[in-house]
Amino acid sequence: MTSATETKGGWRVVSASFELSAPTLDACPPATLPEIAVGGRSNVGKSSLLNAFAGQRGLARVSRTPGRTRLLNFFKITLRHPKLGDRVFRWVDLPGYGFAAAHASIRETFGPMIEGYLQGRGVLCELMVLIDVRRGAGDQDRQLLEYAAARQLPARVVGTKADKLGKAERGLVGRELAASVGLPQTAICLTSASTGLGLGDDGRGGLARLLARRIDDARI
Ligand SMILES: Nc1nc2c(ncn2[C@@H]2O[C@H](COP(=O)(O)OP(=O)(O)OP(=O)(O)O)[C@@H](O)[C@H]2O)c(=O)[nH]1
Ligand SMILES: [Mg+2]
Repeated sequence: MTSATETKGGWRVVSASFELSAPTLDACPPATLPEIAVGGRSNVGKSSLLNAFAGQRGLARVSRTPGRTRLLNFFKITLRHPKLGDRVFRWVDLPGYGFAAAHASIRETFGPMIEGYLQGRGVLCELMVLIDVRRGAGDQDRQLLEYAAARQLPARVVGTKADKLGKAERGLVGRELAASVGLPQTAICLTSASTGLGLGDDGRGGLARLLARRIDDARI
């Protein structure tokens, strides 16, 4: 069991702010900080995850109309640990893919935008692909993960909306998700923006600790 004191003693977000939205690689902020890119199909809960992770409701826009985020959105986040100090990084919200509502020509600009960013960004140290635990992985999720593997970019699958699963179901779904995308179970993390499940540093590998570790490993 993780006690409240242990949780308090781990990594936590102490500041988070929106920086800018970029339509192309050229318009991105200067490559001065490590970056974590966050992709996933539209409506998977990307904005909600960021808001819950950062503990700020209005940081990223949450919409019921899929596909509202159509640019690369940069957020600057500081993680703090009482003994290990601060880690500052950028959380990059990628445009959601796979929504039917947008016009095809708009949709077609997404691929190049995401690819251009993933290919050309030297400070990128991880790609998180968000997958709704009840829907499972789709073709575009797999394509994105294959793309990361080909680029030797570390990837993590974050299962979202895990509050919709029973406790007993979570282990099974985590294993199934790992198998369906060909990643080890250690690369899977189940989260809920509604309950905060899996987001903090709970002493066993919540998202805050996992990201801090990745940033340290990347040495950017
Ligand atoms: N139950 C539950 N609902 C969630 C969770 N996270 C997001 N949602 C809901 O899912 C819907 C989409 O959430 P968003 O965060 O806007 O999704 P998004 O991936 O940012 O969507 P786009 O920016 O349009 O691509 C909203 O209605 C959220 O309230 C969660 O952890 N649990
Ligand atoms: Mg969004």
